[in-house]
Amino acid sequence: MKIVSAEFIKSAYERLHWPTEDYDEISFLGRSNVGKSSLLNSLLQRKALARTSNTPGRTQSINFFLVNSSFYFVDLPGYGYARVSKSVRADWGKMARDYLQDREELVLSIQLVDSRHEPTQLDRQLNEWLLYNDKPHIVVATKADKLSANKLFKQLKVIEKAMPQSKLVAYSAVTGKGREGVWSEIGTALNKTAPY
Ligand SMILES: Nc1nc2c(ncn2[C@@H]2O[C@H](COP(=O)(O)OP(=O)(O)O)[C@@H](O)[C@H]2O)c(=O)[nH]1
Ligand SMILES: [Mg+2]
Repeated sequence: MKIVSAEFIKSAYERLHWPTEDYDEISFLGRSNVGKSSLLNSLLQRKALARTSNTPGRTQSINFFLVNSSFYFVDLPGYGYARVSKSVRADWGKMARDYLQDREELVLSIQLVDSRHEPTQLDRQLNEWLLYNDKPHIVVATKADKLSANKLFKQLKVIEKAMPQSKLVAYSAVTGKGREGVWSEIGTALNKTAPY
């Protein structure tokens, strides 16, 4: 897909803030520091549209980015960050769950896991929730450049075993590996509802 425009529109802290134009939405979710902002920037070929940082757990809002004036990328807050307070964690759960559960514009969720590690219990729970609730989704294994080809192959097997029913794409925001594969999944999800 050719990216003509990509702009940050807003951060939502409650349902009232969600956009109302009925554009299709692609959501991104995964634990803090997994590479979510980097994936967004890499897909959109923008250096710092979504902020990347080494300080996990900072983004507690749902962030909406309008792409090609026709659909949204939706950056959900990272989960599983131990140092945030209990009330912040509860807010995350509610905000993200409400969004994933109720958002009719959502056509595809992209769940990120770190290619170097076995999926965590939270990763598995989220994946099971997506499957159980029939949410169209793919799993993206991030930071693939940090592993040798051989090690990456092995790790992808580990992830596939933990999430056998989900399509898996390996990604590197550094080399751009997986970019076409992820865009192809996004294109398919968007084309199911509208031609772009
Ligand atoms: N080598 C490498 N580092 C990455 C990649 N993706 C993210 N990172 C690094 O991992 C850290 C967290 O990334 P970020 O995108 O902020 O994660 P987020 O918290 O999920 O949004 C940053 O230091 C990134 O530079 C990748 O594909 N390859
Ligand atoms: Mg981020």
